Amino acid sequence: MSMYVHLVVGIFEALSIGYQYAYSHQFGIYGVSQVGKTTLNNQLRTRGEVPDIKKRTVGKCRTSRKIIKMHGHTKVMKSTDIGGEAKYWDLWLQDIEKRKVKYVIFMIDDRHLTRKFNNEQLWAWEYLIKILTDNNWSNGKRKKNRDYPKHISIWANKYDLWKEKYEHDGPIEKHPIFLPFQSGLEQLQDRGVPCSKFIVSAKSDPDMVYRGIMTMFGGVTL
Ligand SMILES: Nc1nc2c(ncn2[C@@H]2O[C@H](COP(=O)(O)OP(=O)(O)OP(=O)(O)O)[C@@H](O)[C@H]2O)c(=O)[nH]1
Ligand SMILES: [Mg+2]
Repeated sequence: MSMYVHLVVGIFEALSIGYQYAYSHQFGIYGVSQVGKTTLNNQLRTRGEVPDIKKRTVGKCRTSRKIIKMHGHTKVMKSTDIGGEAKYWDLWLQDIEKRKVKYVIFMIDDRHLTRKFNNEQLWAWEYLIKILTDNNWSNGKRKKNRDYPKHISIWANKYDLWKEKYEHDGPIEKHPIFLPFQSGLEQLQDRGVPCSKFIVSAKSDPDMVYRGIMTMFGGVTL
């Protein structure tokens, strides 16, 4: 009897993954150079410690699927690794429009706190907000309600490196690392897009990463 139960459960799981595979969720992972986008893409493919990435991403890599399993839930997502240097930001727009990206992760690290005049992450964020809140696609066609993303999340990466550096008491989403990005988040929320903030160590803490992805599916608003 239990063999049949196992067989049925196995078939059901395989069908469910097959369905998810066919209708995988489109994720866009953006952020300036060296924040950890390639590391995150690798973490999502091969759960565990990710080796140090030595090379900057040039242009855009192939889109690939990632199977995310946590607490008995399985989701299949698709993402593309794109370089974070300013010359590649146009490719973020192309990626969003081509794949109709529904979940957006904007990765940051603490460079704007360590170097006060380093505004590159803020410029990249403003550029992304403009794309996402624009009423029209780049070809001039008006967006429909369903064309806006379902969830946007700011991921403050490399927590292992900066967790002891800044004094902060209270909820993590109020951490000063997120402060300059707040008004952009409010613009998105005004459009009805759920937003969230996470801290992660994409290189070394898969649980943080996988919890972040699953929470985005849940549509938690912060
Ligand atoms: N300590 C630590 N280092 C990290 C973490 N995530 C990424 N790194 C390191 O940060 C550096 C940059 O990571 P990448 O993944 O190449 O960054 P990227 O955003 O893809 O950079 P571009 O391809 O230039 O856009 C690499 O040396 C990574 O090993 C992390 O969570 N902790
Ligand atoms: Mg990269």
